[in-house]
Amino acid sequence: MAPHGPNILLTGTPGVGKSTLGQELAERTGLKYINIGDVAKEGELYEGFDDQYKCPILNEDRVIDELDATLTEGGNIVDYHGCDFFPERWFNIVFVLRTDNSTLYDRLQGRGYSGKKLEDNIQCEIFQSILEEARESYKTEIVHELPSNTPEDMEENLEKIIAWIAEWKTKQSH
Ligand code: DAT
Repeated sequence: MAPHGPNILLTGTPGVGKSTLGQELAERTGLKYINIGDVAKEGELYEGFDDQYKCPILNEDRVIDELDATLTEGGNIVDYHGCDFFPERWFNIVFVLRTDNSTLYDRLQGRGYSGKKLEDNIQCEIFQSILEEARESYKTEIVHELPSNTPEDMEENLEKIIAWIAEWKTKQSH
């Protein structure tokens, strides 16, 4: 019996709603919410600076070292816009959030994205890059797409994930 619960990865293009869903899910389930961007910032887990996107480059090995004990324990919700560098063993299930292009465009513009950064992120969603990355990095049967366009989608996603957690816990205790 794993007392801490499953580890859940929420991934997808920036702006699809990972952190909103992840924080709400943590509140409702008691699982721990971990935002990789915040962890990197707090520990300064970077290796250089990306001039094109004007953002620091994640030091993936240091992020893994920082979180490995916590993830090995279980009971975590991890939020990041990429998924190919995490150890596969970390996650029991992977959700890839998806948002329609025009909705995502408005959200990212609202967040202050413009120019190449905005276009590249929209293209990332059109090409379903993160979904493919997830399918290449994890067993396809644990990778699930979730629509994330409306508050109703959000509520449905929460209910679906909470039901999955309950089922997972039942299986662990047998
Ligand atoms: P991410 O963490 O994937 O970058 P976010 O959680 O910050 O995304 O959400 C981006 C914005 O979109 C934020 O203003 C909340 C809003 N949003 C997220 N999911 C939504 C949904 N299902 N319906 C409506 N708005 C949503």
